[in-house]
Amino acid sequence: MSIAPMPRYPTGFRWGVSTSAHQIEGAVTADGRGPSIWDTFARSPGRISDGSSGEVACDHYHRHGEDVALLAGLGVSAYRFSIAWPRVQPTGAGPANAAGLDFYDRLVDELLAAGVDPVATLYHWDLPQPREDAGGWLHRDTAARFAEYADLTAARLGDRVRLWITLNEPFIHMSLGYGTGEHAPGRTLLFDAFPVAHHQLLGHGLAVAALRARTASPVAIANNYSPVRVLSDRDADRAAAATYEALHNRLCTDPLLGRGYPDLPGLDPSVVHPGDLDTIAAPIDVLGVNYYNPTGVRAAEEGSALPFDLVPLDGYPRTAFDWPVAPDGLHELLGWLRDTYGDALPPIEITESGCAYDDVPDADGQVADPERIAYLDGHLRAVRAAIDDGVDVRGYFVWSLLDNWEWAEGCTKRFGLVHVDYATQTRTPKSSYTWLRDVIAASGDGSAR
Ligand code: PNW
Repeated sequence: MSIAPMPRYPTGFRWGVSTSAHQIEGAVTADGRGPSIWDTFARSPGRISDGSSGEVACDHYHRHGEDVALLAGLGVSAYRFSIAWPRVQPTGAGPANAAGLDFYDRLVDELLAAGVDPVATLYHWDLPQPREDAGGWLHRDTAARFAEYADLTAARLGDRVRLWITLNEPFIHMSLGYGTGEHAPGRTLLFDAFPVAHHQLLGHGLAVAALRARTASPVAIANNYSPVRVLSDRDADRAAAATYEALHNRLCTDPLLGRGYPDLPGLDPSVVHPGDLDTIAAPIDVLGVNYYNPTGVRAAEEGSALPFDLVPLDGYPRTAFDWPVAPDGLHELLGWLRDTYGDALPPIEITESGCAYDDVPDADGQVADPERIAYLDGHLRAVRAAIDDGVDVRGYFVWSLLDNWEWAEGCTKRFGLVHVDYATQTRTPKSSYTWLRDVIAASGDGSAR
């Protein structure tokens, strides 16, 4: 396929790929790992579309050497992975399980030896099950437990991890895990799930303090953002869109950047104790932005449980997830962040961006994924356009290195630059892997801003 040459990126621009522990590691009982909410959830019938679980996933726990070689071959400067809390603290409390930390210790050393910066996320949704049994993120105590886990982990890895990310997508975890029940732990509390956002953010703030005491590396959080498109000029539609924007894009950002919570109907303010907002607003060095697509919003039907309806956006190609392919949404989002937060906005790294397609090897074992190349091409150009507008974007991480266990979609959605045959665990780099490798190599000398 012929695509125009990629634009240049600033010197030092960080090229990376992302994964998360439960989506790739497998080995769920190895070396003393305790159960997580996702082990429990996947066992409950009907929760995962293909009935699979993360028990084996990509077997990365045993194949990390091969996966680090794939990273080195791609030429990325950074790899974003997550650390499984139930490996470090099998019950979610108490002393560190040294054997669990050993795995990440080895991984970090292998990455550094391969010239790849380790970027570690502390929490990518795999809460230790005993913590959930004690109330999970609905319970304030989980914030303090999370900070203890952060401290234990940074005590071991703080000298070598180059960027720490406290939480992955606290809004998505709250809304799908505790609001609508599509994700673990499967609660359906709708707006009553707000304490889950607050306690995660409180845990983030406490963890930032714990990390600062153990490491000089920068600290970040990774939020999911979706630019909101209102479908008409009707007042009711515009009000619904404003509510959805406050929920998806501001609930977990305004308090981080010192603005307190946005005005939203139905949130119980009593969960916010005096001093909490100061803890949450502890300065961060980088804002991680996970972007997949914009969201169309209109007013809800009479009698609906939520004050908005989410509607498909016309006029875009779609991925296998049926998500619109909208690079213009990333450009719009980066401008929105700068316009909304101004000087309070830290430098940005795109910590996830990617797409699922039904990639299959051909008769020669090759996997051609021209749609993913077009997707990445468009989104990288959108980042360049935002940099030209003056938005400080320092890096771009593709979701994901490997096809992996896509939560409630099980093994059915393939986001990888590398195809995984789950029956044999054979890894096959797709054509997008080769394309990205060449883009990274060509951008090596970068250009000054
Ligand atoms: C993110 N939504 O999840 C996660 O960080 C990854 O673990 C996941 O594999 C990836 O995106 C692809 O799904 C999301 O419904 C899940 O808006 C759902 C939504 C957004 C992000």
